Amino acid sequence: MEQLASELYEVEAVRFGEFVLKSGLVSPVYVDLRVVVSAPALLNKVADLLFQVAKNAALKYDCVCGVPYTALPLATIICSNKQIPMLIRRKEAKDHGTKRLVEGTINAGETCLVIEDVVTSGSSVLETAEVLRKEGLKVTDAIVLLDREQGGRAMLEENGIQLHSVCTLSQILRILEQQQKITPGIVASVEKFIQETPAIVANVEKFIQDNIVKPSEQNGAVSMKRICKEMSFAARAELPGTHPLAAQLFRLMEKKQTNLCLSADVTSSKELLQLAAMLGPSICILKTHVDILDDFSQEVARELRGLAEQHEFLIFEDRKFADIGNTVKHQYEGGIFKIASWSDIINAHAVPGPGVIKGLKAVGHHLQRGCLLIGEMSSEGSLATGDYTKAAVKMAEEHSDFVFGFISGSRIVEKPEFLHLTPGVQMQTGGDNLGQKYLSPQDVIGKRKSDIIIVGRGILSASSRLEEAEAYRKAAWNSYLQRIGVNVPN
Ligand code: 5BU
Repeated sequence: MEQLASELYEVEAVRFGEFVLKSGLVSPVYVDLRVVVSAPALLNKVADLLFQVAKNAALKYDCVCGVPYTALPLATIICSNKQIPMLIRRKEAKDHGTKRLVEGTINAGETCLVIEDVVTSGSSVLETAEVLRKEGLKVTDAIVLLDREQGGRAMLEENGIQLHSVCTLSQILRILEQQQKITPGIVASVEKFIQETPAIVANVEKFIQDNIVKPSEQNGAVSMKRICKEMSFAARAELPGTHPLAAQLFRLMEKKQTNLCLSADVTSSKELLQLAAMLGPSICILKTHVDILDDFSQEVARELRGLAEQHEFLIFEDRKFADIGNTVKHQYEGGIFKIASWSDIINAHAVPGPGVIKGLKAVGHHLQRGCLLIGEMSSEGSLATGDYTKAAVKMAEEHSDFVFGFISGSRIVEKPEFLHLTPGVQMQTGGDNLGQKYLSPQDVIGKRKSDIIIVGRGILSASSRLEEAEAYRKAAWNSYLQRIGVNVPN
């Protein structure tokens, strides 16, 4: 094991430093076993170690399939040396001829052992196993060289696959530390990263590679083919059609692990700034009603912006513009509030028609601002339903260079570039005596598939606002993780 660790380090299959992952996260470690094909002795050794793991676990299998592509040469070496029949999984079905997804002789009912180089979330192994299972094969075990210990083992077990690994990332770390190849500081930072970063990072990278950007020619035009069961926020940030402000929001949500928007409905600027300073780390957006402040000044707006930068949240003035284009343009840019100068996000009713968006865009577009359209409201008897909601969606789609999402009770459009924010959220469901209706965070994010919960009095009336905000953040974030299929830590 000591020798394996040092050889992997020598060929730079395991590297330490600062690596920007596609999700935007900075990882202190990078594992890429593709380089091993250029070191034949090591390649043979890795194949042998994989075989020994299967042997030690007394696994019974009839054939072997490597997860494409890095594990293909490993599977080939094992099968060739040990005279075991091999199967090759295609990543894409051939568009001519047989359209087979698996090459080789398939004997339904036989057991196939899956081989992989690195397991993070387990999704690659599962994907290959599912293709094999569809062909009538049994898949009960997978062997892997390196388990990154980020949820893959548990996920595979839930899907009936036992994972057997030659080594784990923490074992490699400890050995390299003993060999004085890396410092205790590096070990600590990688261990912290492993613990804190959910398997989602790997999901995201894989999703981006496999599903998102696959331009295909259709009637001469390039269209983006997407397989969109459920994408993570980080993956949605990378879509070509995502508005830059939405991309920034998706990334900071993933980084801070929060899909909580605080509705800071207080009447004093001091309290507003205190709230922003205290709850800033827990939220992705701070929503204001600046016209209920007794003592608004541009200085307050400046301080709020400073806190937004410090704690990485966006500011959303819930102004609900609803007039003709020319009027909203002035309301947004000027007056006492000068909303456009400090608020990243604003919202608008669809009722005036597209002119309201055009007026707002004339002010906000060059400032890199963005707008949410009100598709539905949380209040009892709201008229924003049915065809009205559909018309709002259409209007947003036609102005997606400025409108990047909706205020709505649930997901109202399946395009992952758009965000959905839902107000009327409390742990205690029900309502107030002025028509507000409340749903739970789990309901809103899990069942109704919205993205962000907007919470005001649920947090503001608690004895510890910080504790309550954290409880809302965790509830909404865990519901999101569950929705996209990531195991939620207890
Ligand atoms: P609450 O204290 O969590 O009920 O506050 C909800 C906030 O969201 C409040 O500022 C409302 O103005 C805002 N809101 C809403 O409640 N329902 C809607 O449909 C829209 C905004 Br749009």
